[in-house]
Amino acid sequence: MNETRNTLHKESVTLKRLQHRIQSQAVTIDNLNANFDALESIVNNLSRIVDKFEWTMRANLEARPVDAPIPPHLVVPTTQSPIYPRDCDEVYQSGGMRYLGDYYILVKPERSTTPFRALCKIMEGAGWTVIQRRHDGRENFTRDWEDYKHGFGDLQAEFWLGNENIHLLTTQDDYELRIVMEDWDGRRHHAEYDRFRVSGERSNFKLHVSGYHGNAGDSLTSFYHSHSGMEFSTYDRDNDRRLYDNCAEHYGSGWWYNDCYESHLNGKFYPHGSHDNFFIRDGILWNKIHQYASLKSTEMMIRPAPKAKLPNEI
Ligand SMILES: [Ca+2]
Repeated sequence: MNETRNTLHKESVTLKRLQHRIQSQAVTIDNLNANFDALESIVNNLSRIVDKFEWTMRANLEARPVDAPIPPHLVVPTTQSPIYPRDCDEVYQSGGMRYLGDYYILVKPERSTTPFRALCKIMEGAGWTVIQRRHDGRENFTRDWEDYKHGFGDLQAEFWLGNENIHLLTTQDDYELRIVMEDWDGRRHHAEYDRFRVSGERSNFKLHVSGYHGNAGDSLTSFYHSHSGMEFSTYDRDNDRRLYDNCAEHYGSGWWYNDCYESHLNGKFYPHGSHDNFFIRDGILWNKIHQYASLKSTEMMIRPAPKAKLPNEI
């Protein structure tokens, strides 16, 4: 009997130990669950941070100008000198520069001896080569003949691509011109010309432009003071139609002055569009938008004119 009692006592002690162990394990499980919840919350927060970081990185990458890779068929073996695209559109039409935005690449028009860097914009199924940009007034556009000939400024800010480069680009094919402008009221204007060509220096970089359409109004080939057929002038080279004066010296910028202008996109940058002197219209002007208020930003860009379709292609 005693033996049975002892056995029962031992069993009872064992059961109590087991019960205690189960209770302590239950506490441990509760703690583990709590830890697991905390971990899950940390992981969730981390993945949110990673998502946000990835999104920011992608946005930065897409917004940031990048060097566009040259399509493989335009790259030659390393033993030969590299072949450069003749303009931005050649890269785009070859399958490069697929994202909307700005690209900086080396281009080499067919008769050019050296490649030069160009800003490309992808718009409306074409790669546009930008030849002029104004937007913050940091660049001085009162420049002499040589500066306008070779180009000046910063492609990532304000610049003139250079009359020689513009001439080489626009004489290798038929080109069209697109001008995008914004005024200080935030309105955007555009003017397109189906044909745009600049002759060489021997013709003083004469302008040939025609075929206006857009919403800005035509201030380049309009009847009064048309710029088409005009030679380029700078303050040190008077090639304009004003007999008694040099328009470029009077207004400061290099442009295809007539007597003197309907448009003046290389004029002085005036914050908020206001001029110092109402009678000296030396701002960034497009008369059909406003004759006396300087524009906030401009971009002039070109691309090969779309080829007219032959009857059997329509
Ligand atoms: Ca003159």
